[in-house]
Amino acid sequence: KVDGLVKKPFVIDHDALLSRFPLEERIYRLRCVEAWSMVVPWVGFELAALIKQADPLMSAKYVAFETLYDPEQMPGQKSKRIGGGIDYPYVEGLRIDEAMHPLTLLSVGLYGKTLPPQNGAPIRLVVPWKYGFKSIKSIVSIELVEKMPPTTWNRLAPDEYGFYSNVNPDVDHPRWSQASERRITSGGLFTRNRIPTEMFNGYGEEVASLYR
Ligand SMILES: Nc1nc2c(c(=O)[nH]1)N[C@H]1C(S)=C(S)[C@@H](COP(=O)(O)O)O[C@H]1N2
Ligand SMILES: [Mo]
Repeated sequence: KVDGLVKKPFVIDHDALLSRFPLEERIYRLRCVEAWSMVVPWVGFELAALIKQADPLMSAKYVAFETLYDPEQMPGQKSKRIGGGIDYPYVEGLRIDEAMHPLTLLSVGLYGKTLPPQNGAPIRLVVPWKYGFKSIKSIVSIELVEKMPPTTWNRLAPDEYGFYSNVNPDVDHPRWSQASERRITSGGLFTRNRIPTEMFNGYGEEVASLYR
Protein backbone atom coordinates (compact mmCIF):
# COMPACT_ATOMS: atom_id res chain seq x y z
CA LYS A 1 0.00 0.00 0.00
CA VAL A 2 1.27 3.46 -0.89
CA ASP A 3 -0.72 6.25 0.75
CA GLY A 4 -0.61 9.30 3.00
CA LEU A 5 0.18 12.75 1.56
CA VAL A 6 -0.27 11.73 -2.10
CA LYS A 7 -2.74 12.57 -4.85
CA LYS A 8 -3.05 8.96 -6.02
CA PRO A 9 -2.85 6.41 -3.20
CA PHE A 10 -2.80 2.80 -4.40
CA VAL A 11 -2.62 -0.83 -3.36
CA ILE A 12 -0.69 -3.15 -5.66
CA ASP A 13 -0.08 -6.89 -5.46
CA HIS A 14 3.29 -8.50 -6.00
CA ASP A 15 2.68 -9.75 -9.56
CA ALA A 16 1.43 -6.34 -10.73
CA LEU A 17 4.43 -4.70 -9.07
CA LEU A 18 6.83 -6.89 -11.03
CA SER A 19 5.13 -6.17 -14.34
CA ARG A 20 4.87 -2.42 -13.74
CA PHE A 21 8.50 -1.80 -12.75
CA PRO A 22 11.33 -3.17 -14.91
CA LEU A 23 13.87 -5.01 -12.74
CA GLU A 24 17.59 -4.38 -12.77
CA GLU A 25 20.57 -5.79 -10.91
CA ARG A 26 22.48 -3.49 -8.52
CA ILE A 27 25.64 -4.62 -6.76
CA TYR A 28 25.85 -2.72 -3.45
CA ARG A 29 27.86 -2.88 -0.25
CA LEU A 30 25.68 -3.52 2.84
CA ARG A 31 27.15 -2.32 6.17
CA CYS A 32 25.40 -3.45 9.36
CA VAL A 33 25.63 -1.16 12.40
CA GLU A 34 27.18 -4.14 14.25
CA ALA A 35 30.23 -3.85 11.98
CA TRP A 36 29.82 -6.72 9.54
CA SER A 37 29.45 -6.03 5.85
CA MET A 38 28.81 -7.86 2.63
CA VAL A 39 28.61 -7.17 -1.10
CA VAL A 40 25.15 -8.12 -2.40
CA PRO A 41 23.84 -8.34 -5.97
CA TRP A 42 20.26 -7.14 -5.47
CA VAL A 43 17.45 -7.34 -8.02
CA GLY A 44 14.92 -4.53 -7.88
CA PHE A 45 13.86 -1.06 -8.98
CA GLU A 46 14.19 2.48 -7.68
CA LEU A 47 11.88 3.43 -4.80
CA ALA A 48 11.45 6.79 -6.57
CA ALA A 49 9.59 5.05 -9.43
CA LEU A 50 6.98 3.66 -7.02
CA ILE A 51 6.58 6.94 -5.10
CA LYS A 52 6.18 8.97 -8.31
CA GLN A 53 3.18 6.80 -9.27
CA ALA A 54 1.42 8.00 -6.12
CA ASP A 55 2.05 11.67 -7.00
CA PRO A 56 3.21 13.07 -3.62
CA LEU A 57 1.90 16.40 -2.32
CA MET A 58 4.32 19.24 -1.51
CA SER A 59 3.55 18.68 2.18
CA ALA A 60 5.14 15.19 2.09
CA LYS A 61 8.52 15.54 3.83
CA TYR A 62 9.23 11.96 5.00
CA VAL A 63 8.40 8.39 3.99
CA ALA A 64 7.31 5.84 6.64
CA PHE A 65 7.70 2.10 5.99
CA GLU A 66 6.09 -0.79 7.82
CA THR A 67 6.87 -4.53 7.84
CA LEU A 68 4.18 -7.22 7.70
CA TYR A 69 2.87 -8.03 11.19
CA ASP A 70 2.01 -11.74 11.17
CA PRO A 71 3.25 -13.63 14.26
CA GLU A 72 2.03 -16.97 12.85
CA GLN A 73 4.37 -16.66 9.84
CA MET A 74 7.03 -14.75 11.77
CA PRO A 75 7.13 -16.33 15.26
CA GLY A 76 9.76 -13.86 16.51
CA GLN A 77 7.03 -11.20 16.48
CA LYS A 78 5.22 -13.08 19.28
CA SER A 79 7.64 -11.49 21.74
CA LYS A 80 5.94 -8.11 21.14
CA ARG A 81 6.35 -5.77 24.12
CA ILE A 82 7.91 -8.54 26.24
CA GLY A 83 11.17 -7.82 28.06
CA GLY A 84 11.77 -4.45 26.43
CA GLY A 85 12.21 -6.05 23.00
CA ILE A 86 11.16 -4.68 19.64
CA ASP A 87 7.64 -3.31 19.44
CA TYR A 88 6.53 -5.06 16.21
CA PRO A 89 5.85 -4.45 13.39
CA TYR A 90 9.32 -3.19 12.47
CA VAL A 91 9.06 0.36 11.15
CA GLU A 92 11.56 2.59 9.34
CA GLY A 93 11.69 5.96 7.64
CA LEU A 94 13.56 8.17 5.23
CA ARG A 95 13.51 11.86 4.43
CA ILE A 96 11.78 12.43 1.07
CA ASP A 97 15.00 13.39 -0.75
CA GLU A 98 16.70 10.22 0.56
CA ALA A 99 13.72 8.15 -0.59
CA MET A 100 13.78 9.73 -4.07
CA HIS A 101 17.57 9.31 -4.47
CA PRO A 102 18.44 7.07 -7.44
CA LEU A 103 20.59 4.78 -5.24
CA THR A 104 17.60 3.91 -3.02
CA LEU A 105 16.28 0.56 -4.15
CA LEU A 106 13.26 -1.62 -3.56
CA SER A 107 14.55 -5.16 -3.84
CA VAL A 108 12.57 -8.26 -4.82
CA GLY A 109 15.55 -10.57 -5.34
CA LEU A 110 19.25 -11.25 -4.91
CA TYR A 111 21.83 -13.35 -6.76
CA GLY A 112 19.43 -13.36 -9.72
CA LYS A 113 16.76 -15.19 -7.71
CA THR A 114 13.55 -14.28 -5.90
CA LEU A 115 14.16 -12.79 -2.43
CA PRO A 116 14.12 -15.55 0.21
CA PRO A 117 12.02 -14.93 3.37
CA GLN A 118 15.01 -14.21 5.61
CA ASN A 119 16.19 -11.43 3.33
CA GLY A 120 12.80 -9.69 3.35
CA ALA A 121 10.45 -11.35 0.86
CA PRO A 122 8.51 -10.31 -1.04
CA ILE A 123 9.91 -6.76 -1.09
CA ARG A 124 12.46 -4.84 0.99
CA LEU A 125 14.26 -1.52 1.02
CA VAL A 126 17.99 -1.14 0.30
CA VAL A 127 19.69 2.15 1.27
CA PRO A 128 23.38 1.41 0.71
CA TRP A 129 24.89 4.50 2.42
CA LYS A 130 23.04 3.89 5.71
CA TYR A 131 23.49 1.21 8.37
CA GLY A 132 21.67 -2.01 7.49
CA PHE A 133 18.82 -1.57 9.96
CA LYS A 134 17.43 1.26 7.78
CA SER A 135 16.90 -1.29 4.96
CA ILE A 136 13.54 -2.56 6.23
CA LYS A 137 12.42 -6.01 5.05
CA SER A 138 9.02 -7.50 4.08
CA ILE A 139 7.35 -4.12 3.55
CA VAL A 140 3.55 -3.94 3.39
CA SER A 141 2.99 -0.20 3.76
CA ILE A 142 4.68 2.97 2.50
CA GLU A 143 3.18 6.22 3.77
CA LEU A 144 4.14 9.77 2.78
CA VAL A 145 4.05 11.94 5.90
CA GLU A 146 4.84 15.46 7.07
CA LYS A 147 6.71 14.70 10.32
CA MET A 148 9.78 12.52 10.92
CA PRO A 149 8.28 9.04 11.54
CA PRO A 150 9.25 6.75 14.45
CA THR A 151 11.81 4.05 13.60
CA THR A 152 12.25 0.73 15.40
CA TRP A 153 15.86 0.89 16.66
CA ASN A 154 15.70 4.59 17.47
CA ARG A 155 12.59 3.95 19.57
CA LEU A 156 14.35 1.09 21.40
CA ALA A 157 17.69 2.85 22.06
CA PRO A 158 17.67 6.51 20.94
CA ASP A 159 21.16 7.13 22.32
CA GLU A 160 22.58 4.34 20.12
CA TYR A 161 20.58 4.53 16.86
CA GLY A 162 19.64 7.78 15.13
CA PHE A 163 17.04 8.45 12.46
CA TYR A 164 19.63 9.26 9.78
CA SER A 165 22.22 6.58 10.65
CA ASN A 166 24.48 7.28 7.69
CA VAL A 167 27.55 5.03 7.72
CA ASN A 168 30.33 7.09 9.34
CA PRO A 169 33.70 5.64 10.44
CA ASP A 170 34.38 8.75 12.59
CA VAL A 171 31.33 8.35 14.84
CA ASP A 172 31.59 5.27 17.04
CA HIS A 173 28.64 3.36 18.42
CA PRO A 174 28.61 3.93 22.21
CA ARG A 175 29.63 0.27 22.69
CA TRP A 176 32.03 -0.38 19.75
CA SER A 177 34.14 1.27 17.06
CA GLN A 178 32.71 1.99 13.60
CA ALA A 179 36.16 2.63 12.09
CA SER A 180 36.39 -0.84 10.53
CA GLU A 181 34.17 -3.77 9.59
CA ARG A 182 34.29 -7.54 9.08
CA ARG A 183 33.64 -8.21 5.39
CA ILE A 184 31.72 -11.45 4.99
CA THR A 185 33.05 -13.42 2.05
CA SER A 186 32.84 -17.08 1.12
CA GLY A 187 35.06 -17.56 4.20
CA GLY A 188 32.07 -16.71 6.44
CA LEU A 189 31.46 -14.28 9.30
CA PHE A 190 34.36 -15.36 11.47
CA THR A 191 37.25 -14.67 9.12
CA ARG A 192 39.86 -12.03 9.96
CA ASN A 193 38.73 -10.00 6.97
CA ARG A 194 38.73 -6.57 8.68
CA ILE A 195 38.69 -3.58 6.36
CA PRO A 196 38.38 0.17 7.03
CA THR A 197 34.83 1.51 6.93
CA GLU A 198 34.23 4.25 4.36
CA MET A 199 32.25 7.46 4.88
CA PHE A 200 28.69 6.95 3.60
CA ASN A 201 29.77 3.32 3.01
CA GLY A 202 31.70 4.56 -0.03
CA TYR A 203 28.71 6.34 -1.63
CA GLY A 204 29.74 9.88 -0.56
CA GLU A 205 30.16 11.14 -4.10
CA GLU A 206 26.50 10.36 -4.78
CA VAL A 207 24.89 11.30 -1.45
CA ALA A 208 27.07 13.70 0.58
CA SER A 209 25.29 16.69 -0.99
CA LEU A 210 22.03 15.59 0.68
CA TYR A 211 23.57 16.50 4.05
CA ARG A 212 25.14 19.92 3.45
N1 LIG B 1 11.58 -6.03 9.06
C1 LIG B 1 12.89 -6.08 9.38
N2 LIG B 1 13.77 -5.48 8.56
C2 LIG B 1 15.10 -5.50 8.86
C3 LIG B 1 15.58 -6.12 10.04
C4 LIG B 1 14.62 -6.73 10.89
O1 LIG B 1 14.95 -7.31 11.94
N3 LIG B 1 13.29 -6.70 10.52
N4 LIG B 1 16.95 -6.13 10.32
C5 LIG B 1 17.75 -5.05 9.70
C6 LIG B 1 19.19 -5.17 9.84
S1 LIG B 1 19.84 -4.81 11.37
C7 LIG B 1 20.03 -5.45 8.79
S2 LIG B 1 21.73 -5.42 8.95
C8 LIG B 1 19.47 -5.85 7.47
C9 LIG B 1 20.03 -7.22 7.10
O2 LIG B 1 19.53 -7.65 5.87
P1 LIG B 1 19.69 -9.19 5.45
O3 LIG B 1 18.93 -10.00 6.46
O4 LIG B 1 19.11 -9.28 4.08
O5 LIG B 1 21.15 -9.50 5.50
O6 LIG B 1 18.05 -5.90 7.47
C10 LIG B 1 17.41 -4.88 8.21
N5 LIG B 1 15.98 -4.91 7.98
MO1 LIG C 1 22.08 -4.99 11.25
